[in-house]
Amino acid sequence: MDRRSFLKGGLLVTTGGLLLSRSAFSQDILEIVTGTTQALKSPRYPLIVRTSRPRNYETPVYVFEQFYTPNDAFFVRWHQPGYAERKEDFKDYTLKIKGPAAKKQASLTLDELKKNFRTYELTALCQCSGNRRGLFVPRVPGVEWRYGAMGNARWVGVRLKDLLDYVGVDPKAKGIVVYSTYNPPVVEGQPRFEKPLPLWKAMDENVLLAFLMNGEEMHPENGYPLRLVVPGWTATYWIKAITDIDVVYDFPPNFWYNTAYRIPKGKFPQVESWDMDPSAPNMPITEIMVNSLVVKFVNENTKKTLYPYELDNTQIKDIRNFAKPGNYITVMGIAYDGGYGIKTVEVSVDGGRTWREARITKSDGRFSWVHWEHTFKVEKRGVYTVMAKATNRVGQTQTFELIWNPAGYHHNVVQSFNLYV
Ligand SMILES: Nc1nc2c(c(=O)[nH]1)N[C@H]1C(S)=C(S)[C@@H](COP(=O)(O)O)O[C@H]1N2
Ligand SMILES: [Mo]
Repeated sequence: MDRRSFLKGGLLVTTGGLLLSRSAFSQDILEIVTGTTQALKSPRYPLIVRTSRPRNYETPVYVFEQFYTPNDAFFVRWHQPGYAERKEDFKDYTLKIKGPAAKKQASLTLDELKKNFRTYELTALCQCSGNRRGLFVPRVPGVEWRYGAMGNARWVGVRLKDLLDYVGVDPKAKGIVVYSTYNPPVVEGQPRFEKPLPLWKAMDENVLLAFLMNGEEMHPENGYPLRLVVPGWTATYWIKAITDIDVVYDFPPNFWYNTAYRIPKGKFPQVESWDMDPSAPNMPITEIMVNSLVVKFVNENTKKTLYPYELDNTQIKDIRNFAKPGNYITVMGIAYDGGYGIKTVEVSVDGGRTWREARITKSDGRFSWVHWEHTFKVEKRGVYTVMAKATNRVGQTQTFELIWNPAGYHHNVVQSFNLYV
């Protein structure tokens, strides 16, 4: 294919992953993948294609130096091809709240929803359970994400709780099941992608049905016209283009939560866990694990900035020709957790022997990531092994050894970089 077309944004394609612009979405995608380029209109934010049918696109790490991930640069994850792609497809959109444990039924247009319910705004990180799955050793099946299956955004919407109160929920209900009829299975007999929430989580005041993302209508790829936002929990629950909320006494069997999106019991520290089936060895994934990511290095003397990732998000572990003895180096990154709040980010420049606390430079509520920075002086020639480690307010911290699990979830191993001076 003609790679020069991808250089328009001033970016160089170095290795691996195929890059394309956000404007190349929808019907043009197949042409891009097979190599024509006429669909490229705005190559400001190329995304990394992990799979093209269904679309699974990853955000390049350099984008994360922006506190809010721009909508055009936001990662995209679909389980099954076959979803509505254009806003016109949603002309007859309604949200339906129903089910055996709902006292009445409701069907609301977007306008009715906005007019009749109070709206709230919050910032929350949307992170795929399988972010960094591609780094698992031994390897596991699934989309081979590196570091960019996540984004931080401001969400505006109505509270799920207010809608549930509006229809009235039998207190004996177990919870809700949510899905989108705009994203049906393409092969007959395949299970619909649907997600359960226990009632206690569905009634959490932070769970929103969002219609704005960073102040704008969201792209159909990210859930237009309405998506569920479950702050602190992995994005698998954040159903896009949500059409149905079923209030249930029992969760109907479904592959996407009885089999997929499960973690082994007892292996991960978590507060909000959900033991759906006490006899099973595993349980549904819930909270995002505490984590951090180095985004860039700045040499304060030369003013040079280095993003230590290839454009397919492969980490560049060895950094050479960037610093000289006497230089001050700032390392900048992000840190986040499942909503308890980041307490400290510590940076080591000697391979983990000693740690210094980084400065938190920006935060926006407990469900948002934080930006942090740490400046150190490279005194003399040698290798400086730089690591960052986040700890949250309930004492959870990152691991040094991978907690391997068959689906490749919750990778939060401390990264390290060798800075050769
Ligand atoms: N309708 C629908 N919603 C969905 C999914 C899906 O396949 N279909 N995937 C979920 C998963 S696993 C993730 S990681 C997020 C991804 O959100 P994004 O595409 O906006 O980045 O959407 C969630 N919501
Ligand atoms: Mo996901």
